Amino acid sequence: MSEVIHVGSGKVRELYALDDERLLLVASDRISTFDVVLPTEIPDKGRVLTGLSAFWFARTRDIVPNHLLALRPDGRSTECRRLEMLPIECVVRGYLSGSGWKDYRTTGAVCGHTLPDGLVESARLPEPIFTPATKAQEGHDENITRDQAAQLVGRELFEEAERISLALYRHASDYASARGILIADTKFELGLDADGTLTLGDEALTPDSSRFWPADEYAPGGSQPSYDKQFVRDFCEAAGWDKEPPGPELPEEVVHGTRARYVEAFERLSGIPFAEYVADPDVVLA
Ligand code: PZK
Repeated sequence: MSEVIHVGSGKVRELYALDDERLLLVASDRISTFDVVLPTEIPDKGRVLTGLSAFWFARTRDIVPNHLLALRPDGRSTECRRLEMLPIECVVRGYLSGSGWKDYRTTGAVCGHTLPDGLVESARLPEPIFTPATKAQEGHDENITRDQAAQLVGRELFEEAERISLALYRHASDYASARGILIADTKFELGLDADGTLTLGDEALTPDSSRFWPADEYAPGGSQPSYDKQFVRDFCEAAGWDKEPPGPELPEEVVHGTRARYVEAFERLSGIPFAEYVADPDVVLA
């Protein structure tokens, strides 16, 4: 019998070593909001995120190779090629939100990109920008300048990571906006394979690694509702929770409404009924 070795935990995911070359990435149904993992799970959330990520991997192979080797029949586990991950988060922003909006408001720039004056919160940027960040072991990733990122990975790799990240974002955001979902920003994890080829890892273009906004409610000049987590946020605010752990248990209607939003995102983007994915995860790879 072979042992599976646990090699890492994310907030809502686990990573195991299968052998020297392969890892198993398992997405749970846990949900976090305001940086806290809640005690209540959203059924099928891990499957939706795994399926969406695999869908994008299959459709972006011409832009960049990725670590996906196989989907497991449970729909939430991915066998992937082990990479040597770059020590930076590759963030692309098409809209001004979160730390990008914060940095712009105080400095007029984000990660060394000077932006036009007069942009409002959630404004669409004239062009998507690459805004790398450090990988924090604990707490929040910190935005860094392009020069700092180039120092960390080397100029040549930095430029390739930037080009790939922008191409991935442009492809996915054009595709998603035509289907009613704005991808405000997104985070990619790139690494080198055994041949030294820059390769896309982790999960990609999911609502956990991106900000998804409903396109039909887009109204720049303030914060935007979250496509996936808005019911959870609204409930947490109304419950008067102080945002310190532990978070509140979610009532059944919030769980069901949130599950429906995840499934809706999967179906809108992939065009595949979620039940078909559950029956045979490989349908997203076709
Ligand atoms: C890797 N993480 C983050 C994600 C966790 C931790 N293909 C790869 N090769 C080498 N390392 C990684 C990957 C991937 N993906 C990813 N840390 C290492 C992470 C999910 C759960 F516990």
